[in-house]
Amino acid sequence: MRTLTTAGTIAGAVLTVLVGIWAIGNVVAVAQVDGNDDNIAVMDDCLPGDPGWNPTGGCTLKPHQGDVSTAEFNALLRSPLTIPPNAFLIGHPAWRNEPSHVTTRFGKAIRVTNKGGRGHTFTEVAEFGGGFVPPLNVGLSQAPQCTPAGTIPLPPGATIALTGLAPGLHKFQCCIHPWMRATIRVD
Ligand SMILES: [Cu+2]
Repeated sequence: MRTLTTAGTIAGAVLTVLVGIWAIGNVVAVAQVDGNDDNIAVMDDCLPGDPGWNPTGGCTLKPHQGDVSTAEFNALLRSPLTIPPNAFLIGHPAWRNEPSHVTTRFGKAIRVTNKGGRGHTFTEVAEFGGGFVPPLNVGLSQAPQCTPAGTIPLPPGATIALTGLAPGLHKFQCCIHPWMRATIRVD
């Protein structure tokens, strides 16, 4: 389904393609509006120093880079707008892929960088589903491709390059936080 080549860890590298920069007075606004770029950022906003993150790898963001405590993260895992006893996975919106849909041409590589402070994966799946951390699945069945052995860990700062994707629509997700999804269309 895919070929993954590890491009190595490029901590601090600026990989986001910036397609618009506007300077208004002292305010500089940067927008990423082009869905045709070849970079995807894997994002979170964990709160550095929150001991709640420590048992599962901590939070490597610098102070002021992240503001989401484990309590808030867990509170936003499920939607309260459900019919009991159902519970629907929503997941904290700060845990996300940007952009979450990319259109690219056959033969081009797509670089995926973890810009968050937590561990993630960027795993191709046949269908979106749960990951390998059952408490975060909230009713989703585990996607067969989401096994610890079948995924490439993407620690903070790491970059992987996706190459050799066949024409068509490809589905990727984080196998830890399964609401972190992305689609890549290869023309
Ligand atoms: Cu994740």
